[in-house]
Amino acid sequence: MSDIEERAISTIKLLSVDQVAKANSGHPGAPLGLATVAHAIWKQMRFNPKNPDWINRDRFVLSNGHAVALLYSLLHLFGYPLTIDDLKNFRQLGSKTPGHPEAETPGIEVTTGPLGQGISNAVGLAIAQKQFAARYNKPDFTLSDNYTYVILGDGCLQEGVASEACSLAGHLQLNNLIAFYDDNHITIDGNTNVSFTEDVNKRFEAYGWEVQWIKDGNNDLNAINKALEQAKKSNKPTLIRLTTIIGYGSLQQGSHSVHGSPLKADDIKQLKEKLGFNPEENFVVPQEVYDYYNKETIQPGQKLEEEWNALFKSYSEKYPEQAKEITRRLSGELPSGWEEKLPSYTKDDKALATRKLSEMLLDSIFDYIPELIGGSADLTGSNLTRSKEATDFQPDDAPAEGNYAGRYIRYGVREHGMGAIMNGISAFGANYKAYGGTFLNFVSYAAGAVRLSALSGHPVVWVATHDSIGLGEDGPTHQPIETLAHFRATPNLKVWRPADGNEVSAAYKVALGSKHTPSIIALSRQNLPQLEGSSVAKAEKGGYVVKEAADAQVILVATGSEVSLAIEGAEALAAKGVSARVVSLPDQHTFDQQSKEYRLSVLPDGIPIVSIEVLTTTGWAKYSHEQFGIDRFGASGKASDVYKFFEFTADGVADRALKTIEFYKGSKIVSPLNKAFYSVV
Ligand SMILES: Cc1ncc(C[n+]2csc(CCOP(=O)(O)OP(=O)(O)O)c2C)c(N)n1
Ligand SMILES: *[C@@H]1O[C@H](CO)[C@@H](O)[C@H](O)[C@H]1NC(C)=O
Ligand SMILES: CC(=O)N[C@H]1CO[C@H](CO)[C@@H](O)[C@@H]1O
Ligand SMILES: CC(=O)N[C@H]1CO[C@H](CO)[C@@H](O)[C@@H]1O
Ligand SMILES: [Mg+2]
Repeated sequence: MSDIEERAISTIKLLSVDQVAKANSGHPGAPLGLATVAHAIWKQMRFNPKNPDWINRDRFVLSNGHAVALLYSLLHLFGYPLTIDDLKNFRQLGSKTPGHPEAETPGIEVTTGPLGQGISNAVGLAIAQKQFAARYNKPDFTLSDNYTYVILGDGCLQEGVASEACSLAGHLQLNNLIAFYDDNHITIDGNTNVSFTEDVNKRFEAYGWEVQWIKDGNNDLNAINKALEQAKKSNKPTLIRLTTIIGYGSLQQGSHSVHGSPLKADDIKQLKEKLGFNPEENFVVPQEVYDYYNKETIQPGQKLEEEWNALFKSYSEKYPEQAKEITRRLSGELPSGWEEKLPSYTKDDKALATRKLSEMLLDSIFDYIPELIGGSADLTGSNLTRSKEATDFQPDDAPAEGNYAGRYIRYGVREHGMGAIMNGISAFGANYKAYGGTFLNFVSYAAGAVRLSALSGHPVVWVATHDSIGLGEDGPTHQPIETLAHFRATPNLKVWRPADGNEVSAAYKVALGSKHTPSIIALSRQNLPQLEGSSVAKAEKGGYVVKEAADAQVILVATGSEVSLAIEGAEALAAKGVSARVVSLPDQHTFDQQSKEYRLSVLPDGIPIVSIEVLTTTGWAKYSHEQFGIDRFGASGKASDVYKFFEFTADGVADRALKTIEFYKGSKIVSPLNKAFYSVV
């Protein structure tokens, strides 16, 4: 190791330790153990810190996000806009250096911290890169050829989501993925020997990865460099197991006490002395370290981007159509006129399951939107997510048909992995719009990834079929009850439950048009009629009056399959001389964004409101005075029988409406939307 490299590595260590010490909070152990490998990876990575979005950059994911101080040190030293003052503000309110990596920070590819997600996102990044290269590279033009690098720890490897994603990465032969496993034998509870004694190498070999093992990950820079070179030549994804000592150089090294508590003052002092730094000074970066990274990495990276720009210019002359498509995609705009491809319906069109309507819609837009990349967690046939024209995304020599230019991913029965991979595909850029199908009930399996889609703003789409007791015979194990309430409570997440074809089109229109908001589109297994009062324009407001009534005495607000039922209920009421308005509310999140005036025009003061949905009533008090729902698990049987059993029939609806009118007679009725104050959004 040269003197300057040693100096640079020491600088990374001490900047990380100083951040944690100043904040008196954070994780110094992993950064001390990983500084050497981080230096080795970053030194040879291709990126331009002045343009963090350059599409052919190498990507880096810190899957063990608690080691974030390490990442901030790297971003600062490698020329990203993070100043020493930003590092001094580590973990402070409003700083650019929050407690775990957040994707808004330039140079941070994906938000990490929930263990196992980052490595799984990296699989998505690698998939997107392969697909992009297969679509646009030409024999004489290599527009895309980059790598995705990952550092992950014991925790990431213990999480199931990582196993799902890494198993798929092996099958897909993603040789552009290079991961370093921080094998330090420590997690929070102490030695990994209390719970984690499997042979990780053998596991990854079995997944189809190439595995290397470096025994002295703290010092053997030469071995790390060689391992990187070998990994780049592999035709498989590579896991480099790096045996390290957590908190290397600290008095606490090798112990779990250095995982998540700041080093004590005397410990920092001895560490700085040992590394040849002045123990009285903090946040020190020797000028020669800045100069070194500038010369070795920053300057070459800028030059590479310039060369790439020139390459793209000549590509544009030779392949104008493809170049136009790339330019449009990089601008983040969908092909103009794509919305016109969305089908619309009238009441005379035949009744269909919304999952079927969703399939027809995907079929009509799939070829028009090349950045659409679909897939399913082994429910393609049930979920109807695969466009007829689609090619599977598979390596050239896979035992199944397909190629890397394909846009349909066979995720296997791996919902959580699918969610995290979709986030990675979305994070790649180039306007990738990932959608994935499964039963609504099993989106809950992926809740960890869904939450991160919402938090970090990946506009992925869940095609979530079999959305209620309406799925019938499969019974309560498959019938969602609490699912929508959970996801509706998640900030920045749209949860559509369309009632007919026009509402399906509205859901996709908003979902695919969203730049930073993910969507779950809950779709029925059973056929639903095309509604007379629906339209794409009305439904894209999230809620609207689908059936008006003069001098309404009650409002029935419903979603999905219960909208037509509410209309039948209103007709039953009309036969009794009672006037009822019916409101369809396919997405509360979108509805909440409309003006208060509009929302109150749909759900006004003065009329009692009953919500009708064959799911939990939790959450509906926000929009209704009374709730007709199912606050227990469902039941196995024919869908029509199950609906009757829970009294979701026209008469059942009419009965609740009459009780509500009676109950509120003579009282002052204020719309639930009219409130003394509103919570922070
Ligand atoms: C999904 C999830 N569960 C739990 C945690 C809390 N947590 C943070 S770090 C950690 C231990 C991780 O051990 P390891 O990856 O080996 O990191 P090291 O201690 O070696 O730095 C845990 C349990 C988390 N961040 N995410
Ligand atoms: C497990 O780790 C602890 C702490 O390092 C050590 O004391 C113990 O001997 C280990 N147990 C075995 C069986 O290796
Ligand atoms: C996996 C991959 O894309 N590898 C390429 C990365 O870039 C180098 C240099 O441009 C190529 O030689 C690799 O084939
Ligand atoms: C096309 C289609 O509807 N296929 C299947 C949908 O899922 C159910 C149950 O999961 C199957 O019975 C259908 O054949
Ligand atoms: Mg560990």
